Amino acid sequence: MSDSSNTVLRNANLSLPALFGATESSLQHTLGAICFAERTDQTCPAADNPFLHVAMPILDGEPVCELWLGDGINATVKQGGVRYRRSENLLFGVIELNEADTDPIPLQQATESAYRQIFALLDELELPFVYRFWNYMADINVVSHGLERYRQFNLGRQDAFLACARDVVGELPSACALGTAEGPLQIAFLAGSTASLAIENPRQVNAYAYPEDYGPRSPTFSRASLLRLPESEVLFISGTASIVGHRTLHSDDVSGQTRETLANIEAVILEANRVMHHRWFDPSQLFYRVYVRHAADIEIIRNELRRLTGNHANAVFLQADICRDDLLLEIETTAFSCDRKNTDRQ
Ligand code: 3EB
Repeated sequence: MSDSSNTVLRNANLSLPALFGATESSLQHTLGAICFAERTDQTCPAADNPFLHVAMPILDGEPVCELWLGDGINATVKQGGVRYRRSENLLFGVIELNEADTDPIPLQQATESAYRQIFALLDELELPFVYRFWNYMADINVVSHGLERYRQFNLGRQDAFLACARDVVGELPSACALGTAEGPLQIAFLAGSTASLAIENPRQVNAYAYPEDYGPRSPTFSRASLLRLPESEVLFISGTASIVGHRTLHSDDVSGQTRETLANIEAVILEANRVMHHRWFDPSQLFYRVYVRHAADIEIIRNELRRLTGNHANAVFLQADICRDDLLLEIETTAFSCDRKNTDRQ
């Protein structure tokens, strides 16, 4: 086994039927997956695996699964509420928690519990550095207990970070947080043994420093996290929206929000490229996941995306609620480094 065998990380998109048809041996390089489909009641043959099945209507494209791939991966482990697969240096896990009606603020408590379980596991396994969180919850914009549910989530998340002695400013993982129509709180995460570097967006106030207008606790995430592996780098770009400073721009203008969102993604990639040396992140080589609030907006968003990326954009479009009620879309992507010498020409 070569030294780098446990330090390769890549992703791939697969249709849900293809994932369901996969055999255990064909999954030997799969750390885990996040799958999107309107209905999630089909049973996955390998139900124990850390595959998150998120119930979101697909507006354009096949039912899609984002697979995270690596080498030297061990069998699935279930520990408490977490299911995970790991190599020596990397771990992908998922947790799904129902909200308990008996709790004072059920989503807040479920979130705190989920994050505490994740951090306890990662500390125990000595893979403490989280690169990316994916968060999905029902009714994200609904107000209950006097507080929007996304803001309840932010309370529970930050409390868990604090309880587990983790930073709530500075070196934070990248993340996304989206709303589904129903279902449990679902969280996926990718973690490992080496620290990543938080990359922030100079056009935006860092999310952890948002003013209190957006809730009693700031969201705990960075705009992107840069993971340096021995032979490549991965840039996990958080869910990105039409926010400049801390304000939403283009409130009722979906093409304006699309343009602003892509400008934010480009700004984050530019920031990451400033700290890169022999390799870089090529903005024309991205696969986008586009969360769209109103299905009817998809044509405008798709056309704008095509126009702005010179038709290069590969994307999947999902219907989801976004965490501010004036945001009409959110886009996320992961960039993988490439050699500068091969791409300088463009
Ligand atoms: C924003 O920039 C838009 O709470 O984990 C994007 C990515 C957003 C992650 C999170 C929220 C989160 O504030 C919303």
